[in-house]
Amino acid sequence: MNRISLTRHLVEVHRSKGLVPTALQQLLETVAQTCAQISQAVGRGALSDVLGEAGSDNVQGEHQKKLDIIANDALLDANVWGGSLAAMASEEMDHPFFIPNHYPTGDYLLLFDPLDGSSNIDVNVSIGTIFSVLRMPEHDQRAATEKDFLQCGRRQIAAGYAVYGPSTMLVLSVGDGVAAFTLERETGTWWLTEAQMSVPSETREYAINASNARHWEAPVKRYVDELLAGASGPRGKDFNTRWVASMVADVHRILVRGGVFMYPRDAREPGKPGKLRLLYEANPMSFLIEQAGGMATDGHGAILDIEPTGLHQRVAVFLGARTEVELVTSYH
Ligand code: P6P
Repeated sequence: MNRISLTRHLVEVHRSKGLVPTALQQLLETVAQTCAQISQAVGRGALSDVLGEAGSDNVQGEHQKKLDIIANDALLDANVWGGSLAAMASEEMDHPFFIPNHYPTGDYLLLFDPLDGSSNIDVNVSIGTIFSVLRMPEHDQRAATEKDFLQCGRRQIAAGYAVYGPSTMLVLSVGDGVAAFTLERETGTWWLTEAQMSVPSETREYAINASNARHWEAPVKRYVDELLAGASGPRGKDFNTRWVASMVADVHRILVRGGVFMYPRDAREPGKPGKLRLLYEANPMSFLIEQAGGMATDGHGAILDIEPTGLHQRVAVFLGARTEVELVTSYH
């Protein structure tokens, strides 16, 4: 079988489109290799002492799981020496990690949620790693600052995720569509298993945490009530729902078979525009969804056009099937 590895895919995309210069290829391969290592750690579960809480909280005030920290440290250790990066930012770190002077630095900025959905770890449900690549705003060699990360999602150079499920998959875009790779554990090779993922514009499947319904704003209530009304309601068809409570798993399902994912702002914390983080959750996922022909808004405008003001700022998320995201956005 003429199988294409991640390495060959990146080389051939650069050859045909010029989108993956050597430094970016090295960065993406290093992230992919680290995700394979994280997959191995996650897969051992209770056989290693990696489950449960770490006894610390992150900047979000969330109890960190041991695997959150293991994944975060693995990504830092693997990427610190390569010379592609100026700095890294993570959900698990209050401030960016700037590449120390004794290592070479490069133009790229790497952002990640090292283990998204970690509330699912202890119950053996799919979780994942989300990553985003930006470039330093100017090309001069000045030292990076936290402000350099505050770029709108449209400026992403690349984005992707690994999903640690029954199989371990890597889904990646460098700006020319979305490709999916499956990890061959025996050799540690990522093999191209889907060259061009696409999100159908129509769907019958939606994902939202319905237990928050009483806290939703009116446009979301109206939209979901119409889905619930089914064939006899204004939509004229029945819908199905899925909620894994692991964004990577929910978004992966949408990229594979369609659907719409929503995490709206709600009245529980009116000061927060939503639960999900813009820079290392919503932006990379929105980049992938748009590259796959879908749509992603915060209820008012494209997520990728939002000018960030803070490293860990949150945002409401409506992403997936274009017709559905257009409709729920129009209700806002
Ligand atoms: P809830 C996981 O903690 C996460 O950040 C996303 O992966 C997921 O979509 C969401 O939160 C789940 O939130 O409120 O349903 O537990």
